[in-house]
Amino acid sequence: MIKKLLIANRGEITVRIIRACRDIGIATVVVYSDADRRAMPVLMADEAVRIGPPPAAESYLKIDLIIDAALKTGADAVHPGYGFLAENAAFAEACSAAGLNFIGPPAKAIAAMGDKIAARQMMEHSGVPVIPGSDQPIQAVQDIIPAARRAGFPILLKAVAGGGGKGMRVVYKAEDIPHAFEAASSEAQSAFGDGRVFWEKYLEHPRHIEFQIFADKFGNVIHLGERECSIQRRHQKVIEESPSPIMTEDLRERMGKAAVAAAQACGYVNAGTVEFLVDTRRDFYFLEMNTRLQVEHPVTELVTGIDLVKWQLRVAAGEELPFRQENIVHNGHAIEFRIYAEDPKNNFLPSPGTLSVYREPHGPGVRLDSGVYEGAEIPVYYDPLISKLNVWGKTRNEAMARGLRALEEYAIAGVATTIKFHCWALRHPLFRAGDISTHFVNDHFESISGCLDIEEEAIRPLALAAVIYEYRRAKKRAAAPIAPRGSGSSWKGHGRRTLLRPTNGLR
Ligand code: MV4
Repeated sequence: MIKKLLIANRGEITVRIIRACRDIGIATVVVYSDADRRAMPVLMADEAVRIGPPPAAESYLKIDLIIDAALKTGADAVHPGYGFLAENAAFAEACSAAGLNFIGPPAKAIAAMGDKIAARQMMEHSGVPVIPGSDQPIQAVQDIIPAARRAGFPILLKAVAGGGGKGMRVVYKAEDIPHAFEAASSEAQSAFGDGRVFWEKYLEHPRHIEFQIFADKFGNVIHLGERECSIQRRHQKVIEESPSPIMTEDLRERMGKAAVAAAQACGYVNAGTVEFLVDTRRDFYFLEMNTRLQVEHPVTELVTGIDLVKWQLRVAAGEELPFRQENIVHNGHAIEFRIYAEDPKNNFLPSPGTLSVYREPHGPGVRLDSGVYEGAEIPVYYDPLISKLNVWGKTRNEAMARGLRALEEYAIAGVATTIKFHCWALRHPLFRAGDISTHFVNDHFESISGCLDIEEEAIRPLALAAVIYEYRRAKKRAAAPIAPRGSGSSWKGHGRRTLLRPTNGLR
C-alpha cells in the first residue's frame, strides 16, 4: 500500500500524477523551486516543500533534498515523472536505500538501458532486431572501416551514454570518420561525462514508432500498442499518435513481441517504452528503451482505456496486473499536440512569460493535460511545455478534425505558442495522408511562416474576441447584476458570422 506519494517533478506531469493519486486515495507531496512557488502543482497538492532556487541543478536534480523532503513529510513512495531524475539509476537506488518505493523500474534496469551498447547486445541476445553496427565502443577509428563498408555508408556515430541526439554524427565516407568521431566524442564527453562512441548503419528516412510496455512484479509483461512519434524537431517530439498510420495487425504483433522481449531481457517492472526505427520497407529495429513514464502516455491511455499512472502506482505497491495481452483492445485514434511556449515564426525560440490570456478547449474527444492557469508564469529555467492537447476520434480523420477544432478554440496570449504550428501540420497533405518520417518538420516547415501570418489574422481574433467578450460581460454583470438578456456585445450577431467563417477548408 502507498499512502503518501512525493512527486519529484513540476508542471503538467505533476498535475497528472496528483490526479491519479486523488482517483485512488493517495495523499500527495510536491517539491518546488522558487520559480514554481505559485505553480499549479503547488496549489493542488496536499503538501508542498520548497527545495531550492530556480536552476534545476539546485532544486529538481538534488537527490538528497528530495529524499529529505519525502522522509520529513512521511511519504512512502516517490514518482519521478519524466526528465530530471526519472532515468537516474542513482536516484532510484537512493530512494530504495531510504525505504521509499520508487515508482519505476529497478535501478539496474535503468542502468542497463542507459548504456546504449549494453542495451544493443542485450537485445541481440533476446532476438530483438538491432541496426547493424558495433558491439563495443570505438577505440581506433580505422578499426571500424571494414565493418562500416560491409554495412554500407552512411553510418551514424552515437554516444554510448546518449539519447536525445547529443553526440551523434552522420558519416558518408570513410575519410570523414576521424573528424566526426572527434566531434561526437567531445560532445558526448561534455553532455554526459562519457566520451565513448559507437556506430550504426544510418537509416535515412525512418519512422520513430515506440511501444508502451507494462510489467508487474509477478513476471507478467504486456504491451499496450504503439505510438507514432515521427513528428519531431531537434529531437523533441511535437506530435504523437496511436495507432501509427502504417500499423497492421501483423506488424503490431511482431513489434509488440519484440518490445515485450526487450522488457523481459532487462528484468523490467512498471511502465516503460521500447523505441524502434522503422524503415520504408517496414523493417523495424530496436533504438532504445525509455525506463520512465513518457510525456506522450495519454495517447495510449485514450486508445486502450488504461490509466497508466494509476497502474504504475498499483504495480509498485505489489498488485498484479489484471489484464493479459489478449485483453488489450485498441479503440479509435488519439493524437497529442505538445503546446510549447516557443515561437514557430522565430525558429521555435523559447518564449517564457506570463499567460495573460489562457482559455482551454473542451468538448467531445478532447483531453487537456496542463499545469497552468490564466496569470501563471512559464519560467525561463525549464522546458517551456505549457500543456498537452490530446484528441480522440473513432477514426484518424475524426481525431484530426477534433484536433483542429480544439486548437482553434485554444486561446493563449502573453507568450508565443506552437498552436499555429499544429494547425499547419494538421492541414498538410502529407500529415493528413500519414506519410511522415522523422524529417517531416525539417523538410516541410521552413517555407510556411507566411501561412502562419494569414492564419493569425483569421483565427487569433476569433479566440481573443471570445475572451474579451466574456471579460466585458463579466464586468458588466458586476456593475449591473440584472442586465437584460441580449444586451451584450455584437459578436453573437453580425460579427460572429464573419469571425466564425471556416478558416481551414476542411469542414
Ligand atoms: C538513428 C537514426 C538513424 N539511423 N540511428 C536520434 C536520437 C537518438 N535517440 C537516436 N536517433 C536516431 N538514431 C540510426 N542507426 C536516426 C535518429 C534520429 C531520430 C530518431 C528518432 C526520432 C527522431 C530522430 C531525428 C533525427 C535522428
